Amino acid sequence: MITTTDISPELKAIADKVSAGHRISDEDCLYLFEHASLGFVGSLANAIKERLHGDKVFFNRNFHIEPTNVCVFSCNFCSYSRLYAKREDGWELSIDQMLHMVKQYDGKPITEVHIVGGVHPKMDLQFFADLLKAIKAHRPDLHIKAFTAVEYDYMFRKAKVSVEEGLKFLIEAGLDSIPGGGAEIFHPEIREKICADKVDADGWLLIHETAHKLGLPSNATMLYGHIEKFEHRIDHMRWLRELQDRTKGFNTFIPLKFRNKDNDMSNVPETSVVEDMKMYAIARIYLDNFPHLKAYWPMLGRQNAQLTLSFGVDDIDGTIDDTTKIYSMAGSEEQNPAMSTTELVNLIKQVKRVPVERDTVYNEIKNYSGTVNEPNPALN
Ligand code: V47
Ligand code: SF4
Repeated sequence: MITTTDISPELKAIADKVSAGHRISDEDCLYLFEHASLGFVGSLANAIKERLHGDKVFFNRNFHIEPTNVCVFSCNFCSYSRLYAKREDGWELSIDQMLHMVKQYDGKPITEVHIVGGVHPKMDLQFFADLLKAIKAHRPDLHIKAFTAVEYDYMFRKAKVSVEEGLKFLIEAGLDSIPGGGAEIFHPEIREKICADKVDADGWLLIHETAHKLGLPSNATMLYGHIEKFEHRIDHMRWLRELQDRTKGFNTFIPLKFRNKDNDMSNVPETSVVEDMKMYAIARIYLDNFPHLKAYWPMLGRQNAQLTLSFGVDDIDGTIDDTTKIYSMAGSEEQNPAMSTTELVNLIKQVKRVPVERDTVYNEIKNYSGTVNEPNPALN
C-alpha cells in the first residue's frame, strides 16, 4: 500500500496499523498532524477510501431551503446571521414561500431538500412540523434532511419537550435525516471563544444519539482552521468516533474549512490548501467507523473539492442549485453555488474516479462509469 523504507518508526507503525485495518490512537493522530507529509497521509487515506468504495465518488441532486438568517445566537465565525434586533438585511420565509421553492422542482429528478438556517425565536416546533408536512404532502418522495442540533436544542427547549419527544413529533411530520451542522469544535476551551451561547458538545451529541436510536441517520461536521489546535480537532473526532461505535447512525463526516470574510474572526487567517488536504486525509484515517467523508464544494471551491478526491474523500455533496448563502457570505469563491449533474460527473471523471449519483442515505441511483465526458468550460 505504501513504501515504508525511508520513514520514521512512528510513521511506519501507523502505516502498519492502517494496512491491517486497525484503529489509530489519538497520539498517532497527533503525530500525523505534526510530522507526516501530505503525501504520506494522502496515500494512507486514499488506500482506505479505495478499500471502502473502490473508485466511486458519490454526489446527489439536492437543493437547500434557508428559512431565515435571523438568529438569536452570535457565533463569532458566522457571516450569515443577522441579530433579531437589527435585521435590515435578514430574511424570514413563510411556509407558502418555502413550499413555492419546493414546487420549482416539480418534474425534476431532485432527491433531497436540505433545510437549515438561523435560530429565529418565532419559528417554533409547530411551525417547522407544519413546513415538513406541507412539503411531504406535495412531494412525498423528497427526502427531507433538516435542522441542525442547534436549531433542535432551541426549538425543543422552547416547546418544553424532551429531545426524544421533539424528534418523534418531527419524524411524524416528515423528517427523514439530520444534517451535521452546529458541531463546530466540541472542546469547551474553543467553543467558549467561538460560539459560547449555543448548544454545547453534550447537547449536540445527545441530539444525534437520540436521533440514531429513533432510526434517523445523521451527518457530523467540524469547523476547523481558526483558533483551535490539532488536539482540539482530535478531541472532536474522538467524541464522534465513540458515538458512532455505539449507534452506527452517522453516514458522513464533513470537515468545514473556516472562511473569514465579514465575520468577527476576520483577523484569523484561513488555512492553506495543503493543510486542508491533510485535514481530509487524517479524518479518513482516524474515523475508521464512518462510512463516508464529504468535501462540501460550495465551501471549498470546486477545484479544491476535486483535489480532495485524492485525499480520502468519496462524496462531494450535490447540485445545490444556488440555494445556500452560508458560504458565499463567508467569502467562498463559489458566489452562486450551482453545478449541473454533467459538471459534477465531469469534475469526478477528470480525476479518474467513477461518478455515482446517490440518494441521501447512499443508495446508488446511477453509476456513470460507462458515460462519455462532456466538455465543461468551468473547469478548463
Ligand atoms: O455549523 C458557518 C458552518 C455550518 C462559517 O450535513 C462556517 O450534509 C466556515 O453544517 N466558515 C452549517 N464554516 C452547514 C453544514 C452543512 C453543510 C453542508 C452539508 C451538510 C450535511 C452540513 O456551516 C455551521 C458552521 O460550522 N459555518 N459559518 C464560516 N465562516
Ligand atoms: Fe446562528 Fe448558526 Fe450563525 Fe451561529 S452559525 S450565529 S447558530 S446562524
